[in-house]
Order: sequence, then structure tokens, then C-alpha cells
Amino acid sequence: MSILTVETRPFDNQKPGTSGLRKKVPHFQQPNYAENFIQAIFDAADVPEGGTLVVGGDGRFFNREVVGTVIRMAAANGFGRVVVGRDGLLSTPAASNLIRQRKAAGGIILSASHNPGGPDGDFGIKYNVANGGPAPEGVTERIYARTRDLSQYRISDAQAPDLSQPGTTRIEAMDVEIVDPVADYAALMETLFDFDAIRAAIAGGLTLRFDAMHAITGPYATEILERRLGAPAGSVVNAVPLEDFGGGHPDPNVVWAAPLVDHLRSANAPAFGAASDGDGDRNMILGKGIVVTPSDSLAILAANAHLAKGYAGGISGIARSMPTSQAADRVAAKLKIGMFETPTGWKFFGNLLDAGKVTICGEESSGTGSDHVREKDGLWAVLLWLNILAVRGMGVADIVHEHWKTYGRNYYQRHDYEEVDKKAAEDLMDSLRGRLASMAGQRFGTLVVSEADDFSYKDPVDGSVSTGQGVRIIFSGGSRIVFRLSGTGTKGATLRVYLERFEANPDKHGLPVEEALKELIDTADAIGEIRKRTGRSEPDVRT
Ligand code: VG1
Ligand code: CO
Repeated sequence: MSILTVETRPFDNQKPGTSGLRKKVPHFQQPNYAENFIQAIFDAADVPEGGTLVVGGDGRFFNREVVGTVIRMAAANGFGRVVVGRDGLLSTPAASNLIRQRKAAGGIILSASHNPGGPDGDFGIKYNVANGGPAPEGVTERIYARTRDLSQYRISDAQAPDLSQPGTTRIEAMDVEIVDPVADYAALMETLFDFDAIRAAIAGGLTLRFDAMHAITGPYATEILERRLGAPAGSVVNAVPLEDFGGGHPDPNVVWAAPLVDHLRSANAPAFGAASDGDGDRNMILGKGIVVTPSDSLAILAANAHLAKGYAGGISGIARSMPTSQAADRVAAKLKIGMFETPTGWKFFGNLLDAGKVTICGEESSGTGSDHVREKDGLWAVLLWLNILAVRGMGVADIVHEHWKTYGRNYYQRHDYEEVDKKAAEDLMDSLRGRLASMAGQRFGTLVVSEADDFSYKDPVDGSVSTGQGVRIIFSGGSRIVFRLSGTGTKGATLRVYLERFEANPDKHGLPVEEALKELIDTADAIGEIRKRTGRSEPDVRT
């Protein structure tokens, strides 16, 4: 066995997006494509000699091959140990936990999250740093710079080990430790939540369905919900991870999780429903006849977290991404704790969590999590909800309605226009930016613009500044429209339009969301010229 130095040439399209590098599988299959990016990570990350690396992915097509490549390259780049999930599997939050538990230098997570998989689907590589969280922008910029001047990579010519059996093997001078992907994660969950209370509630008739969407959370949910908490066998559906997710998008929203939504609306609906995404970091929460808006879920979890033993002492603060609704801000104000507004992407929460400024974080895109790891965590949110239901003895819908009564309701929706012509989408954003300065004071129907800007964020911990994070148009009274382009798509551009309106009056909390937001939806088209510029009359997805 020897270590090879392979000559290569840079690719000019390896810029990490919101959450790592994502491309179509055939793109990743080009000779040296994955190897170059992995070498750039190792070069940019300043690997400590003999350090530990965590590796795993969501099991999508090409996962196994790239896990092998990462292991062979780690052995040639000075790592002393690789910790890898059995069969190369690890959910994103479980990987974050392992990085922290094992005091690893970092981790490589292979996933394109909620994007479809299979030979023509998507693939992705993400680097997480020693705190368990996604590499901050300074690191991703260094990785990108390195991809542009790379001329060699190092790899062992040994075969990658068989990953099907837990235990430790060796490649070159490096240990490869194959671990049960679920065990440490499930143990962590038992420290945070009152499993006895949840078990008793389930035994007493709290019915549930969890849809794993043929993605990574199947084994985690089966172990935790069925084996440890006693939910009847079959409560977890689509539990076997498949390389192509059974042909669907493992995206827990009303479009891609429609069978779950229909089930929760049916006559024999369980009391609680949930789903997670490809890599297990997102969550969708439902009750009998209700889908909980992710922004509301964040606010409700923050307001009730003290009911779970891991948060019994209260939470120190809340952070949300800028486009996420301001429902959580009202909870923070009532609890008199800090509230932070960050750009989209979990990497911006890391410093706040490390500094103890916040305990709970969330994004409108179905991501919620806490300081137990440094990633959003789908099953964590499910368990916190179950813990709250068990303690309060109320249904999901009643908890949501009571929350609105106490805090008011932030009507909210996101409209996605997918695979839009890239140039048209960029022009739309440029045109908006060009008009920001003159927007204040303009009237659209009953709405008057009070402020308009392109969001920028100064990290309160390390002082780093991130600009160009989305155009915000704020109206007097607090309603908002936000426009931004997705940083996770792999084809054309995805335009995201976020709409929010606050309603304090409980008598007006029962409107259909689209009716409540009608004026804002029309105004978004008037200001953004969406139809004219994209040729689309309707969004592809409303979440
Ligand atoms: C999307 C979401 C963002 C999330 C990111 C990664 O990014 O909007 O909130 O953090 O996906 O999540 P974008 O740039 O496409 O809007 V995941 O579960 O895909 O790792
Ligand atoms: Co995800």
C-alpha cells in the first residue's frame, strides 16, 4: 500500500453554496471532481497531524463510492482516525454529534439534503468544523480559493475497507472506526427528553405517524420512536433508506409529503404526524387536520422548551434566519431573552451557540435545533413536540391556536419559483437592488413601504460581515416581503419569495393563509415583476 500523488487540474465550478457543494451526480462522477474538492477541504482546513475525521452521508446514490474516496484520501493527508457510520450512513445531526463527542478536527457529510437522488439526481459534499457545525464563510471561501489553484491530490492506493461491520480496521497509518450510526445519537436524545413521559403518553393513546421518506431518518426513527418509546410497529413509514428515495424528493413539505398530509386529514388520522428530509436535519410537524408552519413551530418550541428536562432551566436566547417569520421574536420578548436574526443557512448559528447567546435556532425551511449539536435536527424537533404534547396533554392544533391567542399570529408563506432562467432571476434581483433607495414611502394598495434593504449581517461574536443576503421590503405595520435566490439548487435558479403579515386580533386568526396574504402576494409581483421577468404566473411550491 502506498500513498499516491495524483496530478489534477482545477474545476472552476466548485463554489460551496448555502450548505456545501451540490451538483448533479454525473457532474460528481467526472474524473477527479470529488477528489479535487476533498483535497481542497483538507488543504483549507489545516488538519492537525493525527487528527480525527468523521465521515458519513444520507445513503443516496454515489454515497458509498465517495465515502471510500474520503477514507483513502484522509489516510494520505495526515489523519490518525476516521470515524464512519456503518455502510457509510450518518444523518447530518448525528454526524455533528459524533464530531463533538469524538473531539474530531471536522467531518465530511455527503448529502444533497432534500434534493432528489439517483444516477440523474443530486449529490453534495459538505465540510463541518470542530464544533460540529457547517464550516463558516471564512472557511468555505478558503476551500473555494483552493479549488481554483489545486494541481495535485493525495490518496492511498489501498482498497477502502468494508463498511458493513462495526469495528476498527486500518488503512496506511490511520484507524478506520466503523460505528453504529444511531447509538450515540439516540443516547443524546435520552439526555434531553423525558422518554418515560412520552412512552406513557403513547401507551395512553397518543397516536403518531413518522414518514422517513425513504431517507436517512428511517433507522433513527424506528429505533427511537418504535423501539424505545413504544410506538406500534408501522408508526414509522417509508423507513428503509433507498439510494433514490423511491423516486421522490425527500423534502418534507405539503407537496412532497402529500400522502402524510392527506393521512393527517383523514378520518383515522393519528394525533401527531412528522416527516424529515434526505439527511435528517429538517422536520415537518402535523397534527390532526393541521400542518404547523415551520416558523410557528420554532416559536412554539421556544415557548415550551422548559417542559423538557434538557431545557428545564430555560433557554438563553433564540436565533432565526432573516426570512423566517418574526413569531419567535415575540416569544423572546416575552421571555426577556436575546433574539438574533442571521442570514439563511445553519453556519451562521454556530458562533451564537458556541458563545451561549442562544439555545434554540430555526429557519422557515423546516429547520429547528438547539445547542445539543451544531446542525438543525429533524428528530430532535419531533421529540421536543412529543415531549410537549405528553406534558401538556393537549392536541397539536390546540397548542398552535393557544399560541396565536397569546402572541398573535404571523401569517406566513414562502413561494418558490424553481428552475427559472438564471439570467432572468439575477436581473430581477439586480433590478430590486437598484430600486431599494427610492422605495421607502411608496404605496401599494393599503401597504406603505417603511424600509427596504439588502440584508447584511455582522456576526456579534467574531465581527465577520456577510452582505447581499436577501432583499427585504418592510411595510409600516411590520408586514414583509423578502426576495432571495436559493444557494442549494443544481439547475437554473430558484427564486424564493417570503411573505409575512402579523395579526394580533384572535377573531382574525382563522383565515386561509393565502387570503390573509393576498395583498402581499399581489404586491410581491408588482414590486418584483415576477411574472414579467420569469414568465411564471404561479410558484412551483408554496410552503
Ligand atoms: C435552503 C434553505 C435554508 C437551509 C438550506 C440547507 O437554502 O432555504 O434555510 O439552511 O437549504 O438546508 P437555499 O439557499 O436553497 O434557500 V438542507 O436541509 O438542504 O442542508
Ligand atoms: Co437537510
